[in-house]
Amino acid sequence: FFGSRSTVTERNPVFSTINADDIAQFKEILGEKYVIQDEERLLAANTDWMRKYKGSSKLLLQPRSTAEVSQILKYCNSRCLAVVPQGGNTGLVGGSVPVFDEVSGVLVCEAGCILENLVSFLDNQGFIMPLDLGAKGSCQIGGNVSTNAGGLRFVRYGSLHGNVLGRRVWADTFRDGSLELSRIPLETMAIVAHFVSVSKRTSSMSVHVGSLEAVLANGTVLDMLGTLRKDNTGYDLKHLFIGSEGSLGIVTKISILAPPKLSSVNLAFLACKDYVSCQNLLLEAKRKLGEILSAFEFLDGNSMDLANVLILGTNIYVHASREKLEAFLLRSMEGGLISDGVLAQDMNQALSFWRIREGVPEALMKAGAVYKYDLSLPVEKMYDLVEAMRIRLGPAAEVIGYGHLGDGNLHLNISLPEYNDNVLAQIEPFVYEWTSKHRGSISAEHGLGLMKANKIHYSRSPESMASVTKWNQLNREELPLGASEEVFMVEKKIILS
Ligand code: FAD
Ligand code: 2HG
Ligand code: ZN
Repeated sequence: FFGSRSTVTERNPVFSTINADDIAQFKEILGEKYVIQDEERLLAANTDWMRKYKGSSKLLLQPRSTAEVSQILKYCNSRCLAVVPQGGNTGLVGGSVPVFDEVSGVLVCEAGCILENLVSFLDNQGFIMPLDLGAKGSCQIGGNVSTNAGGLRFVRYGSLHGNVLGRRVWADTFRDGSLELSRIPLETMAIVAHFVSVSKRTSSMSVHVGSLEAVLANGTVLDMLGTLRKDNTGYDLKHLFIGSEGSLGIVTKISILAPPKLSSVNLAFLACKDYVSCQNLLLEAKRKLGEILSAFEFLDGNSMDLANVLILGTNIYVHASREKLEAFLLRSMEGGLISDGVLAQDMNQALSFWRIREGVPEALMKAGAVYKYDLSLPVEKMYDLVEAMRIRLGPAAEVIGYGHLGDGNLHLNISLPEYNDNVLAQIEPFVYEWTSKHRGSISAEHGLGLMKANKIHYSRSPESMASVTKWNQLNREELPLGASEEVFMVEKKIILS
């Protein structure tokens, strides 16, 4: 283990260990090249992004088709070998060719597609990927679906489950109004608000994971790739796979309905004097801007400090220039909700604003050890937890609060020079109890993983847990997924312990 003792998990003795016959079998299915035993590559695969969890898997498999995934799982099932599906990270798999239907706006792609490649692919075709997140350069759509990743566009496009079907997009919100803006003081709360304006109204727009294909542990291929909008012939199985973190099978193909590209995008980086103003600004933005609001992120002063000092080196706001501003921003400034801010002048400036926001996790990594909590909380309570944690931990730790304010999703991060089990004992179970008391969720968008697998009771009722357990028992014969012995973040790969 790299982190602290809390990251240690015993290997489940139910599973067999790999032998030479197994390896020979995998080579026959995949070809020698795609059966990896090289220590360096295994080390990378056995290490998570934060370098906090370390697995000890002995084999890395790189299937290139659904059929190969199916054969591998069938074999592993017969031998009771533990399997961990992986997405994300370095581009070793490749060959994930996106297929796209311009009329319906449906993107069909393989699970190994890197999110950023899909974003640019769609952009070139005049469409938008409804999902965007800081890890886009390395995470894969199969991993995104399996974690039900939220990200930066959630406030507008909703979850991958597609619960925003039929939202309307409306136009022409940004017209006149100009305002002089200067640099944003670092000590204040900052908000990145991403306003989208479109030139013409679109009557309706649905965004959802259309469907998917997955391979169960016994090798059965479940083809749920239909493109029908309506189909009530029983359970909607695809939803079970969205957010199931590899526990039900390996997602191999996905189809996503992509909305048409917007004619213009405006990004404002705003400063509020305190959290209450952030909250009120969000309320106003939702009220006054409605569906043209495509992101509403927030970073507290500590996050800003961290991102600027360690990543950018300079404060980019010094160079912010005058811009046209929308009436909404003017009103909010007059009303005292915004104390300062800049509206991006061009795409480059907008990207540099986003880099600050998206750079926070990396800045935290560079700062040393970090305890991360990804919480759903009522917006009005959210920042109370950050403050309570600061009081609780004192100056020994840097407590940082940022996240997707528009979705009520707080990223509480506690940064320390090194991992410290005494500090951890101050944080947990306090953070989970606090969240539970306020009827929040201990995982808003990142999933449970190893970290929170045994913390689920803080967010789920005993009845709901019992029904999942029962369901698992009933399906043990067919779905004996032994996965999740380790947590990784690499490519479309399969790791065997
Ligand atoms: P991995 O990390 O490889 O896997 C994640 C889980 O999914 C594992 O349990 C794995 O077993 C399983 N899995 C992977 N692929 C498959 C598959 N094909 N079939 C079945 N199971 C599979 N998350 C958010 O929700 N919102 C954010 O804004 C966000 N920002 C991030 C920013 C940074 C800098 C980083 C490092 C992470 C961020 N994340 C965010 C977390 C992470 O990127 C997402 O959860 C992402 O969706 C994981 O994708 P991946 O391909 O890297 O999956
Ligand atoms: C983000 O929104 C990610 O930047 C990562 O979900 C959050 O590092 C975190 O706590
Ligand atoms: Zn996030």
